Amino acid sequence: MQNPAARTPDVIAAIATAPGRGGIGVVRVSGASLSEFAAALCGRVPQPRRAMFSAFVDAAGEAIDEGILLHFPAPASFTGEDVLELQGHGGPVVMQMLLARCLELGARLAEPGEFTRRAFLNGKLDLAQAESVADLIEASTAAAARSAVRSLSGRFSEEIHRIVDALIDLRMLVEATLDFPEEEIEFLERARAMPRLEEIRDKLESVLDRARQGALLRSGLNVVLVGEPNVGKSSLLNQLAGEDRAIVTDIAGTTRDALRETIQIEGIPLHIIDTAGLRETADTVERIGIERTWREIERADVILRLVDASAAATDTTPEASESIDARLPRGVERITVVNKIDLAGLAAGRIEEPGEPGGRIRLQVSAKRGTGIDLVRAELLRIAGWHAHGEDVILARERHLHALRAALAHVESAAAQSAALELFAEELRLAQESLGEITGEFTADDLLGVIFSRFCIGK
Ligand SMILES: Nc1nc2c(ncn2[C@@H]2O[C@H](COP(=O)(O)OP(=O)(O)OP(=O)(O)O)[C@@H](O)[C@H]2O)c(=O)[nH]1
Ligand SMILES: [Mg+2]
Repeated sequence: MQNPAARTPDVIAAIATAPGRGGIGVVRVSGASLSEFAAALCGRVPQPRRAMFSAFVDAAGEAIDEGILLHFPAPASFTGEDVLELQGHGGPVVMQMLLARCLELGARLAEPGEFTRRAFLNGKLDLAQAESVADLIEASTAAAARSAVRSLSGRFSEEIHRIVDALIDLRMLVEATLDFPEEEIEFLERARAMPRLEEIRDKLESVLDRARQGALLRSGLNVVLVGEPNVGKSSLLNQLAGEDRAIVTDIAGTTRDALRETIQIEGIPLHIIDTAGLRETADTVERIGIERTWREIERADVILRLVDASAAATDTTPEASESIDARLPRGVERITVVNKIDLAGLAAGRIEEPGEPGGRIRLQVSAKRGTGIDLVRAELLRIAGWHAHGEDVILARERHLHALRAALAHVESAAAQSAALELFAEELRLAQESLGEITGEFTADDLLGVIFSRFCIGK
């Protein structure tokens, strides 16, 4: 006996709209053939792609809700299968009842991202496009949303395909010459293999650069405010956030727990983390807070090290201050923010100290008065490496960056192998394979599982 479920994918259903109350709520269903399913739910088979007003009925024929039914027969649907959309009233109870009715009719609850996964498996979207569906839903800034929608429309994938095509052309040329070793070098010259490889490398570098910017747009930077008690960390957080988020008092040790506030500078999300001031203390709660400060420091992309310009106001010693500096991680960008310049009679400004390794930056500000805060913003943007790419930013994921870097490394090894044609060809093949991971041509099943499990249910 043949099991029909082995051939035809099962029917999946989920509430596609956000939980809670809303004017409209949508239950989405996808499966091999849904005409009968629709008829059982509405009493008649809906016309394809026509909005049909109908009651949605239970097994006894009683109305659960009424609304619009849409039927998208395969293959012209989001998933490439038959899709039904039930647009009912957006109350949590009525949506659950509608969903329960769909399950009763033989559907099972969709897993997170399963609709999009089916769209990918049915060739409706490639992997980069499928990921951009989730990125669009999760976009935290308008710039990120615009970038996600560009990827969804396939622009990122097209760029990757163009580079892959160029690689394939070059591979065909090279592999054709492999059989005639004596002509190798001359052939490569005639075919302009090296200039073509250069072009491929330039394109890859450009995509990687824009993808790096996009990764930043997607996840932002962790900026941790660090310093002794009372230097003005919470005051600076409030200035950057533009509102009173953290408690500010003149009592040293006011902030106990790390406080995280996401702000935007030119559309880039920056997670500003205010922490407990660092000092020796016998207070148990404060000590736990200080341990948390060090944990935040470990995860920092940027450290803003605050010091008090007036010094007199803090009860710290130069030795204590040095021991904090010595414990800050080396590889992380660090800016010294000299605060309370109003008390010290200093002007706002940016001072570069070329003597120290890497050239330390000092910014002179007054967090209380709001002087010099623009300098802090500009410095954070500089560290983020943000340069205006306008509309060309690619909302990349770490996975994409990894694949692009691998492809670039193979193209560069190919350039170094021009005398050994077989190795040259092999590096080109590996570069192509790395790029294929982005669009999903070479992707392991378990990776697909990881990618789609991070989607919300109903997408
Ligand atoms: N005059 C002056 N006072 C400031 C400035 N910035 C902060 N202060 C004052 O310094 C005191 C401590 O400020 P906070 O922002 O609470 O300092 P903190 O670093 O968060 O302190 P803890 O949470 O205890 O670690 C408050 O009385 C602030 O009003 C400044 O630029 N000028
Ligand atoms: Mg504080």
